[in-house]
Parts: sequence; C-alpha cells; structure tokens
Amino acid sequence: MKKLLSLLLPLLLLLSGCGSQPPQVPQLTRVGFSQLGAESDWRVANTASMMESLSEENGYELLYENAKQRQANQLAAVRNFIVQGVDIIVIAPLEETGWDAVLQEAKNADIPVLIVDREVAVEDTELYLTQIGSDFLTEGLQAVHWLEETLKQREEPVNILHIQGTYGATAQLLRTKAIEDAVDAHENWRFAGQLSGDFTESKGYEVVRDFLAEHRDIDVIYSENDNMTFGAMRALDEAGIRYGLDGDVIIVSFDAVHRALEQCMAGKINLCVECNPLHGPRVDELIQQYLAGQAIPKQIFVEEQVFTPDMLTAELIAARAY
Ligand code: GZL
Ligand code: ZN
Repeated sequence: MKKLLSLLLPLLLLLSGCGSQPPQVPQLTRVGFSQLGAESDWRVANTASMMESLSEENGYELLYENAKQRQANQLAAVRNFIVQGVDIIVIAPLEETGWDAVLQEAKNADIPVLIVDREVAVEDTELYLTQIGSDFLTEGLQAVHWLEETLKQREEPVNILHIQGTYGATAQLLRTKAIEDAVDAHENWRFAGQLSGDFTESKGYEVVRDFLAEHRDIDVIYSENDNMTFGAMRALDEAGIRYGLDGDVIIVSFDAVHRALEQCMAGKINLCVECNPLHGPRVDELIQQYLAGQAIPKQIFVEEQVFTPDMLTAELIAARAY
C-alpha cells in the first residue's frame, strides 16, 4: 500500500499543480526610450508610434522619458536607463554632438543602443547598433529641385526667407545644406534672411513677425518643419502678405503632417515634403531581429515623397496615419 502511495503522491501533486513550477510568464524586454521633446505635430506622432509598438502586448516594458528639447535631460535619461539595467536603449537625439561619453557608458554596461529619427555624430559608430530615420538631404534636394523647376523662367532675384529648425539637429543640418548649396549654385537666388524657429510654431511666428517688421520683399519661404510654417503663416496674415498658389510668396514646408496637407490642398502651402515619423514598427522589428541574433544594417532610411496641391484630396489626407 505504502509503495502505491509513494508512486501516486508525486502524480497527485503534479495534477493538483501545487508541486509544479509557476506558469512561465514570458520575459518582457525592458526598453528605455529617450524622446527629445514634444515640439511639433511630427514629434507627437513619432512618440505615439513608438509607444504603440513598444507595448506590453508586443513583449516590452517601456521606460519613457521626454527631454523637453534639452540635451542634458536626454543624457540624464540614458544614464538612468543604464542604472536601471534595461535590455535596450532607444534615443531620438535632439542634436548630433555630445553623445560619445554616455554611449560609451551604455556599451560598458553591455546595453545596445538604437538611434531613431535624427543622427548622432560620434567617433566610434560601434557605440550604437543602428540608426533609423529619414534621408534629410534627399528631402532638402526634393524641395530644391521643385523650386528650380518652379523658378526656372525667373531672371530677377529670388529672395528666400529660410526658417531653420533646432541648430545641430540632423534635420536642420541637411535641410539647410540643400538650400544653401542651391543659393550658391543659382546667381539670382539669395537669402532675404535665415531665422531659427527651433521647430516650434510659437518661435516660427515670433521670428517671422519680427523679420516682416523690417523686410517685406520675400518671394519664397523655405521652412524646415510644418509647425514653424504655421507660425510664419500667422505672421504673414498679420502683415497682410498673401502666400500660396495665388499669393506673392511661395511656401515650401517639411514634414507633411495632417494640418500641413490640408493647407497644401487649400493652396496655402505650395510644396509639402514628407518626413515619416512612424518609426515604431521598424524599431520593434529591429529589436526582434537583434534579440534573434540576426545582423541588422547600420543605417535604415524610410521612404518619403512630396505633395503639391493638385495631388491632394480629402480622402488621401484622411487615409494617412499622421
Ligand atoms: C525630422 C525631425 C524633425 C521634424 C520636426 O525627422 O527630427 O523634428 O521635421 C521635429 O517637426 O521637430
Ligand atoms: Zn540647380
């Protein structure tokens, strides 16, 4: 009888579950994401995309910190992620420089780093796994070539008001390079002014309002993001200057967020250059590839296009995710 019990007991325990291991909860991948700010519609869409993809149901525990457009806050966030021993760090860097030390600390802690959106300029590119973002120079060149087409009959001077984004951000550096090279290449193109709008609507409004108080002779506004463009449009309205298809000023704007496409369809913005913020799915995929031990490319550019008023319909705009 005793023998029978000694045989049955483990079986009974197993069946009752009290002797068995707790069910294996799938291990979540802990990701620290340092987002640079909330300065623009583009950035809000980017954050939403990242949060949607780095979700618990996708197997992540997301530690999110917003730096409010101050790099010191980003460096502190990354150091915090290192202390917390996350599995992976994702950074959307405010500006390209200043990252070598903290990325070395992440490397020393054996924590891989993914760079998303803008780039980091570091000595040793082994300090990060990959960079996912836009080809900002191509974006600028698309705008320049559209301007060349549009202005090719024009002999008299072309006065360009250039509104720049956050200094030192890859998006600013390369969108600026495209238009500065073009002004060098065309003897009748000149800058009426180069203003820093820090990628925000309020700053864009302030600097254009102040500029228009002194100068009114502009033919083109080349604005490095839509939120600065919205600010500029407000300043132009207040100054009584007409812009867009049937105005005196051509407006070229980057991002192609929802509100900008609506203004473009209405003929108020002449060219919208798309800059895709939806990096979440790509980051999720790359992390999964990395965890599976697959090699991943050092740099990944996303597909982008340009929009003019004739191309746009309410359906097309409604169908877009941002
Ligand atoms: C571009 C991104 C820029 C957007 C702005 O990828 O870095 O920052 O163009 C945003 O809207 O502020
Ligand atoms: Zn040219």
